[in-house]
Amino acid sequence: MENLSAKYGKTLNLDKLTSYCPGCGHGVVTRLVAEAIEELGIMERTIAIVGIGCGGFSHHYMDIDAIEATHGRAPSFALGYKLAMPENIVFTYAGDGDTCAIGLGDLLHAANKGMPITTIMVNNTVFGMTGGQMSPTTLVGQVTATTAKGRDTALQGYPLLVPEMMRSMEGVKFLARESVATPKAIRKAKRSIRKAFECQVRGLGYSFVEVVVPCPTGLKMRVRDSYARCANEMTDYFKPQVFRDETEQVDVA
Ligand SMILES: Cc1ncc(C[n+]2csc(CCOP(=O)(O)OP(=O)(O)O)c2C)c(N)n1
Ligand code: SF4
Repeated sequence: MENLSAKYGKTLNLDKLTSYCPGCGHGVVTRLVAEAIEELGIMERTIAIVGIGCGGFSHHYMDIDAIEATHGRAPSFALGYKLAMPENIVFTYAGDGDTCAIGLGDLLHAANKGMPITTIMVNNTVFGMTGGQMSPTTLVGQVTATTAKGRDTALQGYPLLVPEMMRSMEGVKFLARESVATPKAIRKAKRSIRKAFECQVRGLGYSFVEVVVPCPTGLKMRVRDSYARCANEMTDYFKPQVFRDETEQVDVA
């Protein structure tokens, strides 16, 4: 079969249907990442380190090299890869469960090292792949497969605000939270993802983008309702913003 991606020089793999559920935010984020890589002309020297979860399939849809890391360890794999191949561009791509539950320690130490690697954390407030269990970013009161009466702060604490945790780290040079709730939000997310890669291309330091997305299946919601939730409850708590942008030498913090 003709390879359409190669024919048109596209990073996004045009020959494959994704395994993402209809309406899944991963589809949008995967596309934005592929577009950023393509626009920066770094396709030949970029490698994805994916975590475990639905985002672990993201590299199937991009014509770039990839490593599937063990659960939560993608940032550590990325550091090792960058030390060995500093001229290459390395990014991690995973959900909130992988990135900030089992992977929180690896994530924060990688960020604090300040090495030029990039992390994309796709936050849908649940463990999507395994059936919608509570994750560290599950909202207060949110019913999940493991919080039948809703997340209770007395028992499960508060939803983690990951970029806010990284604000004090000097080696973090681009830090943002975006969403895919609306077309305007998607355009902003695209800009931040591109800047995160640019930050690494220029060797400035660590870059991180959280993208708030719907998981209609894990939330047991219709696609339309899951996007409304993303535009309202989710982004009311996880406020989209650029916290720091040293690609412009501007500290917004
Ligand atoms: C060591 C280990 N523990 C647990 C699991 C089961 N598991 C697979 S994916 C996953 C979480 C996925 O959630 P998230 O990272 O939020 O990604 P999503 O599927 O929502 O995109 C878990 C707990 C595993 N594969 N390995
Ligand atoms: S379970 Fe959720 S995160 Fe996984 S593919 Fe389906 S909608 Fe996306």
